[in-house]
Amino acid sequence: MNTTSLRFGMIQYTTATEVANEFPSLPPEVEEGNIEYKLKLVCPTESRFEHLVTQMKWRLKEGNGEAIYEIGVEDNGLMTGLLKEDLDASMKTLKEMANRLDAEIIVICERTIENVGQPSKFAVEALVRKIPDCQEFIEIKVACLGNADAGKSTLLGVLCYGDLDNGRGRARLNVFRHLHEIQSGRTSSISHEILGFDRKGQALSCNISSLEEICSLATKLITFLDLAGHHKYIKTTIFGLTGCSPEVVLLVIDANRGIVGTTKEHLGLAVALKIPFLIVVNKIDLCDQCVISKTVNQLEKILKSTGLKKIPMIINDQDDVLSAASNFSSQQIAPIFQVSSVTGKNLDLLRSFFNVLPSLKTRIQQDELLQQSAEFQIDEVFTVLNVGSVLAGTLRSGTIRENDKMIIGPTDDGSFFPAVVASIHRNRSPCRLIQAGYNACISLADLPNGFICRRGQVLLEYKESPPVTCMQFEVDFFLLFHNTKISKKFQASLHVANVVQTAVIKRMDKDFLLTGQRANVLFNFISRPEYIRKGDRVLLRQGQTKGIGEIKSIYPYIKESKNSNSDSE
Ligand SMILES: Nc1nc2c(ncn2[C@@H]2O[C@H](COP(=O)(O)OP(=O)(O)OP(=O)(O)O)[C@@H](O)[C@H]2O)c(=O)[nH]1
Ligand SMILES: [Mg+2]
Repeated sequence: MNTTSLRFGMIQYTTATEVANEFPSLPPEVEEGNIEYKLKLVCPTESRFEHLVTQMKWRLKEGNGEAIYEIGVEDNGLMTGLLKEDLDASMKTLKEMANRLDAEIIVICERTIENVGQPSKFAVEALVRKIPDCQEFIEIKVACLGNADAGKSTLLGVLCYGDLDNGRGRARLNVFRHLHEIQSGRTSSISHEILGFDRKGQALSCNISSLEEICSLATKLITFLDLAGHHKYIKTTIFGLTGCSPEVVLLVIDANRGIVGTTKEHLGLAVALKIPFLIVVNKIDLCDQCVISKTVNQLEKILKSTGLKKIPMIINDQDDVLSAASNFSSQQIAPIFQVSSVTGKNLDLLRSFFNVLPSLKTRIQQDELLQQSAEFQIDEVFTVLNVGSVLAGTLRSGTIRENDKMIIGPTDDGSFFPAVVASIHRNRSPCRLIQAGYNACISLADLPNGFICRRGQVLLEYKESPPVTCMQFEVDFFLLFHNTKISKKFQASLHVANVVQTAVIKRMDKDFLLTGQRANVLFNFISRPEYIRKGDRVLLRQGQTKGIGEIKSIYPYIKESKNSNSDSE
């Protein structure tokens, strides 16, 4: 039997090549989750069909709108396969089940299982996708990280626009936002790119369809954040990670240069923020197999190290893609793709991975966020002619509709002001409603004269009582790196969600902290109060110094007694 076996923690995943001599097998079916095995679905009775539909509905709910059906596979994972006519009948039933739920079927892989002296049998892996009723499409936000010149912007240009690169910077032109980026070839800001998949799982190219068309045709949308690789822009890159709340990190490495520059630092950020990541070894057209293997080996060593403890998984075919996508949320594996944006090699596998990657937020988590009151984090503020200030950001919880009454702040003295939502744009198209997790642009009406919107503020559901802001807050803090030791009065840049401000250590439950040590630390913002929440993750950075933590408590800021508050020590 020609199979490869990979062990991810307790589960064994056995992938079959197209032609095998014995029955290959998958790990046994799990009751929870969005993967269902069905040996056959030939002419079910009416009541059995109803049961199958209910089961599919449940699997879709588990996968937040996506489920994987393995046809021709027994519950114990044995891929017995089906004769062609039984497979056709089973696929017909599967489609009827999906139709009942208004879902789509996308065949990901068909396998031939050959047993000597017997007729060929077949097994099919199908993705069932149903957009939840309250959404237009299933969306996953992916941040692109990696050293300068690794080819991040180019890769996103090729993935989203479809045309290959010429090796001299052609594909990245679609992704750049500023003239100076085009001139220098270097990303310095955060740009958003989208890769849509239609009902059949086909990628929609931004070159062929307009953004509006993509958003109306797509059943799944991958929103990429192109971040800067150069160390000079590290603050903006960290802001992209903490403020824009991506669910996945895509780390790009130049196959020729290996793990150099900011690569390790970027990987460290993804790990510190607990964002699952995949790795793309790019530019494989530029070097021979020996050099590629050297880079991959170097990478595997880092991934397996005690700090990360990941299982590297080289992606060579569609089987590996499915295996990686379905195990990705466990955060135990690190898929490694080897691609070229110039020849296009293996880009189909990468696209396919994004097509089948399930949303990492469970339905329950998403429902909880929707129940909470609206909180829109402002990441950027633009001025648009005849519209005024437009706020770009992420809706962290709740929903926002046009004409909703909100409050915006805090100002430098911690105040909030009422405003009304005048218009909402999502993916550069107007929309009436946005929900938790969406990126959007909002314009406001009825703002008081002279009110200046800034990044780091929030737009909250209207409340009579003013929201709590703070200058001082306690953090369960872990020092990732410092040359010597840090103690009271140490100042550094702190990132908390969309807030970036210098803070000083007012108090610690230790005299000093060395690399790798943890303490309870009281921080004090130095300029103004901010709206931050208990439980938020904090990232500290100052030169080489880095730390991470979680806010344990906040000390409400009291406007009139600014001095006494900050001197409350
Ligand atoms: N030969 C070859 N060249 C590539 C490939 N991918 C990118 N390049 C080239 O590499 C150069 C750098 O690519 P960028 O996409 O700007 O790199 P980046 O990672 O976005 O760099 P920063 O924005 O500075 O972080 C460009 O000239 C690309 O044409 C590839 O797969 N093969
Ligand atoms: Mg770039």
